[in-house]
Amino acid sequence: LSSKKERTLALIKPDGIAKMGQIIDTINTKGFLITKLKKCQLSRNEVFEFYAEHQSKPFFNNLIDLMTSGPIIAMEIMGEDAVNRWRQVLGPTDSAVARSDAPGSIRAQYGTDTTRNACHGSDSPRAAARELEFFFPANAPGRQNTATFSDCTC
Ligand code: DGI
Repeated sequence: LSSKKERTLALIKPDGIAKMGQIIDTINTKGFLITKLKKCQLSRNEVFEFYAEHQSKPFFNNLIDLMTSGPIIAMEIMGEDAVNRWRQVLGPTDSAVARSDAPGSIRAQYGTDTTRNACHGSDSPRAAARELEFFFPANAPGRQNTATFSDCTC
């Protein structure tokens, strides 16, 4: 039996914050371990950097407006095949498609449309490494404490 323990970035977007309790429950019941967590609010420049590959897309302004509209929660989560499995738990990007094709998914339950879809998940191990470094830089001051939730800002 092959074991593929991975880490990925799970992000609760501003429109998902009201449901953060349910979303964190789902992360736990689906068998992921939350190994880092922090609440923060992104600037426009930070959204440009985080979503760099989408800068030229027609929906980018909507995405910036959403992502800067309030606090977000960033988590490093771990588990078997975590990158793919977390994206499965999220469901399709468009919340309406999620409701028809993946009714139990997070986006089906807590998303609104294609922009406001409650959560983000890295789409590959390579993206996960970049995105985790974005939110939890290895060389940030105060990173010596490696206990779970050591990055919590509250
Ligand atoms: O990985 P996903 O979040 O499922 O999707 P993605 O990486 O292709 O796009 C990142 C975000 O950009 C997505 O969560 C919402 C937004 N987005 C993507 N495609 C569309 C979109 N927003 C709108 N309005 N329309 C789109 O086609």
